Amino acid sequence: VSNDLYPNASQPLERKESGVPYVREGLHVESHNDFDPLRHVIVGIADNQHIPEACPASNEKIPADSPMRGSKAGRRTQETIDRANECLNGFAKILEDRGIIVDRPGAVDWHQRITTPDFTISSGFGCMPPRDCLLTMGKSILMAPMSFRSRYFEYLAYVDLLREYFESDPNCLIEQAPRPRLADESFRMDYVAAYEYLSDEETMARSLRKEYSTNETDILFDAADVMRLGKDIFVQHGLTTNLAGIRWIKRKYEPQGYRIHTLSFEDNHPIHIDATFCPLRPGLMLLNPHRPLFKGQRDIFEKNGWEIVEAVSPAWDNPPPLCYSSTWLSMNTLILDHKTVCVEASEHPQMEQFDKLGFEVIPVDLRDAYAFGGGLHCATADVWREGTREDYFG
Ligand code: DAV
Repeated sequence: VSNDLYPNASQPLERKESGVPYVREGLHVESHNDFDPLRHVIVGIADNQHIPEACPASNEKIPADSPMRGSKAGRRTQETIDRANECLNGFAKILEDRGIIVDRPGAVDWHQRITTPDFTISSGFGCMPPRDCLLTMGKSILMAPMSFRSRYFEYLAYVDLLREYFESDPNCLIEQAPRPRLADESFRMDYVAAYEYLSDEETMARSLRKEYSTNETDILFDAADVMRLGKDIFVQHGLTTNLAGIRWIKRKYEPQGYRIHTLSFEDNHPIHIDATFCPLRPGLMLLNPHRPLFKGQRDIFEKNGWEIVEAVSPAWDNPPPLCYSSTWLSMNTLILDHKTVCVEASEHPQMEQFDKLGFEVIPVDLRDAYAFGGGLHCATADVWREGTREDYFG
């Protein structure tokens, strides 16, 4: 794959001698939450990113009147790619200047049509955002199944990097969740077809009944639907994660001493938990005021002395053009330690709220990368945070 198209990709192949991946001394893989001191992180890249044709799962997320509904399928413009990379590279530099190790995904030719025996789609998506694909659970990193057809092969962007982690840290385990089929049978195609005509009230009513375009044929989850708080793991049931996915996470991790909880929010497009309910430090959660938790689901937090504060309104009335996410990327931040947080630089009300909550706020210019797959939390994936697996809810 041409380096011109992937100026920011990591180049692990060049580091190989006689076929054996380079071993990085001192590399450590471990993370148990989103707030302990960050030491090593992956930051996404916008290189060669595409807007794929809509697929059954992505349809439900993209507003019916959005130009992203198929007509714009193709490579994003070089101008927007360059600007997004400027933001992502600036973010990486801010982290590196604070002594945090930053890796970037590898190059994959997303331009090619993706065809499996079950489906075909115009292209892949890209390597932004890594958070959706990689789930760091203690000393292991799991590649999630992914529920958009365009993202089926996204794990390929991380294979070389993860192999390097595996060789460098003798305790690190690299794992892959069951691969889904994403055939038409994997989706409620009648819902997908009806979606264009449903009002917000109707999509909300459907969501409250916990009916989404995915059905239970495949085991489905995106890593960004999983929120880690030490021994307790909270998983959002929604567009990208089905009940079979949550059962799989339970069966996989409960024998390792984790407790898995399902969370649901009053949200007509519940996708990824990280602009909805975000841990800020031990004992403190940030909740999206437009997406209340289902009845009874606050209890475990409140009974254990956790405070849930509502996020202030985003600075913007609309997301940037060709963006899959909502304006609530304002609360999608990267916590560097219990007192330090990176917030998007134009999200002034959110920065002020963090300031009042006692955080040092680092503004990061990232809005022009939002369209590539999200905010600061989306744009990153944990490799190492200090700290151990605590029991916050025992
Ligand atoms: O509010 O559109 C975005 C989450 C992206 N990981 C939203 C959810």
